[in-house]
Amino acid sequence: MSFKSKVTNESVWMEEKGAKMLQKKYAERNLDSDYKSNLGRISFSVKYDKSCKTTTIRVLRAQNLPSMDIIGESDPYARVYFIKDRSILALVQKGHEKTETKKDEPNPNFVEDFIFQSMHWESLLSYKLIISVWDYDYGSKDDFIGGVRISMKDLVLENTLDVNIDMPLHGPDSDGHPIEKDLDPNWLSSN
Ligand SMILES: [Ca+2]
Repeated sequence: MSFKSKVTNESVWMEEKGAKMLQKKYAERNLDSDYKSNLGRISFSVKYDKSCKTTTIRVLRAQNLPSMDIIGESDPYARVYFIKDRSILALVQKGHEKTETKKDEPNPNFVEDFIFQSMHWESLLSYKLIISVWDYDYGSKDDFIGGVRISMKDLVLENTLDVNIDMPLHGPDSDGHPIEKDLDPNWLSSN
């Protein structure tokens, strides 16, 4: 919690490093064949406070992450951002673009809040939420494990946004972000 209080809650549009890396990899070869069918799952919540125009994404945990390392388990962290089209420009919480890294842990408990202020309801509904899970590698480029891309408007219930989701991770699309999936009602959870 002390880490979070140090960072500003300002939201800024910037180039998503991970997306740029994946886009390049994708262009070099067909990535689909690299991706295992079971990439694990992620639990998170999405909440919008209309009075202060703030969206909070709480990344709770990931489960059954595949190992991307030769020895041992993955060292996962999650990147959290919004996009509005198929570009590498992403809206991030400035200074807090990712969770802490959990060493050698296939079932990491993150429990970190990503706070986006001054978001208008209408623009928020035009965005896609991305959570991408990466394996930290010392001395080489980190590996993408899997991620989620979901339309914010799919998460609205009775004109409010307050949901808990537990869903499978998916591989990358050619734009460098995770493949988009329509919300499956089975993914809504009580956490
Ligand atoms: Ca690693």
